[in-house]
Amino acid sequence: MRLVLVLGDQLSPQLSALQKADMKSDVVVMAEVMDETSYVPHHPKKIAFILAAMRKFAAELRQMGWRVAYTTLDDPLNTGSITGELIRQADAFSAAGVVYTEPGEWRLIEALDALPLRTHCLADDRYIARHSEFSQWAKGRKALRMEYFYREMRRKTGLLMDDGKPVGGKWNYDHDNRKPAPGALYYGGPQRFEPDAVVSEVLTIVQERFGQNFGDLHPFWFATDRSQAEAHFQQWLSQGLCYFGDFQDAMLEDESFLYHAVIGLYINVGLLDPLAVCQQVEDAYRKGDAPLNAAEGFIRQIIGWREYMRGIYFYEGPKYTARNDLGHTRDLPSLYWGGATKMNCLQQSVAQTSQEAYAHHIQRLMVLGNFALLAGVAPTQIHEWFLAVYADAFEWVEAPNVIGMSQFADGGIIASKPYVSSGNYIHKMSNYCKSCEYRVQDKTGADACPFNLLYWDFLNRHSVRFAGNPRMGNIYRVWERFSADKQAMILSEAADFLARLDAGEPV
Ligand code: DLZ
Ligand code: SF4
Repeated sequence: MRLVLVLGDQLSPQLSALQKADMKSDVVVMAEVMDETSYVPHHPKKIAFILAAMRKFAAELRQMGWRVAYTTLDDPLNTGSITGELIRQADAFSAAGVVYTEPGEWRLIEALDALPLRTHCLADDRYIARHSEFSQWAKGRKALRMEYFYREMRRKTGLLMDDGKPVGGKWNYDHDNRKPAPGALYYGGPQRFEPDAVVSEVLTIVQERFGQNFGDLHPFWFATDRSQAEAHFQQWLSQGLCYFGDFQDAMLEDESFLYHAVIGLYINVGLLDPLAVCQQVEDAYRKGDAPLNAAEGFIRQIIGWREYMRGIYFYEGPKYTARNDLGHTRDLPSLYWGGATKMNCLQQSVAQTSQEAYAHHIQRLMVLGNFALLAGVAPTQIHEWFLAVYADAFEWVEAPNVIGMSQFADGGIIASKPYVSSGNYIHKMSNYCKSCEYRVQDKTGADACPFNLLYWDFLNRHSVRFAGNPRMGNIYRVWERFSADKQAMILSEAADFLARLDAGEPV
């Protein structure tokens, strides 16, 4: 007999390791272990979500007829690591070896590679692109742009394709996804699930062990099994999708979800299937229930961005997460952990992250990531923060998004220019500035929006690298037209602001 490892983000009955194994003789190993619950200080909601979903999946497997050796966090025999548990169970069952599906993190891939047991690692085929497909696409290209990879995935899946051509004549309707914040919402947000007995037990354990981590455990309302996740998705599909396209990039005060599907966490642990959700979104469009910009925008996130991020993570290898091409060294400001700040956009984004373990892509990229980049925060610190605080964050998807896309620390593998903006972008896409103590219109002075100061400071600091970038030439010409006095004032106020930020003042 062999052991069949199932990790906390591999909760899919179609998992390659389960397909390959023999239900009659093999034993599934699942383990709640301290190594995984604490490699970063995960948000308590994230830990509770994963442990509860693992317990329910183990029950599902048993019902299907599998033997499951499940280690709970409080088991006195728990060795604290995935490899430790495999060695312990291999001994207990006199197993001939271990079958597993490749994990989504180099740290675990390397640990499993080094196991003193006979192992058989299988590809994770819950994704649309294989590693080899991505490598073939990437090899020999000067730039690895998501858009071209996305087109390959559209062709491969046939999603939103008519006779080999993109539906509507265009591949990408991103320009129709940028309406600013709406006045009112027509969708009540994600479906919330009352904790059942399994979830309640997990909540008690998580409160005891991880109650001090950043983030609110209660109220806990995530779906924790396949049927709940499916119900959640169906509600959004019928009520949220039709508005999703227009307002994908908008941000509203005290509104954490707007028209977002909030399914990243469910897809990433295996409770929802990426291709199946895309097919249902396409069906809604074909039936006339959703506009093309909504369906295409959604499908692009899943088969475009998501697959492309995974491709980059595996193509670039384990050293990618340590990259720091801009040489940034500032410690992550305490405001990211809930410290006081007068910047309303940041205060709102951090507060909802604390409450929900969720923020949408523009809050992550253009508020939280943008500020860290402008301020010159060490990429590994902001990377570990993102990995810790979002329920959907696993390294294969989080690291390329943060190290590459958001922080430009990979020197431009993912982004053709850094995602930086002044307060103007946030003002256009949200209503945060209305109730902020800073004034978004002010470029200098005591009330000037810090994003305005830091924006020019960043461009000035990195002018050698970016002034020649064809996509940034115009903005450098604006900077050069400022008088020397004005430039000096902006730089001195920015330095002052950063000094107060470093001193832990509530800026
Ligand atoms: C994220 C996570 C957490 C918090 N806890 C566990 C756990 O106790 N047991 C487990 O098998 N997996 C857990 N995970 C998910 C793993 O960290 C994840 O499989 C790897 O990071 C690879 O993506
Ligand atoms: Fe954020 Fe500046 Fe707007 Fe305040 S004024 S909310 S700091 S962008």
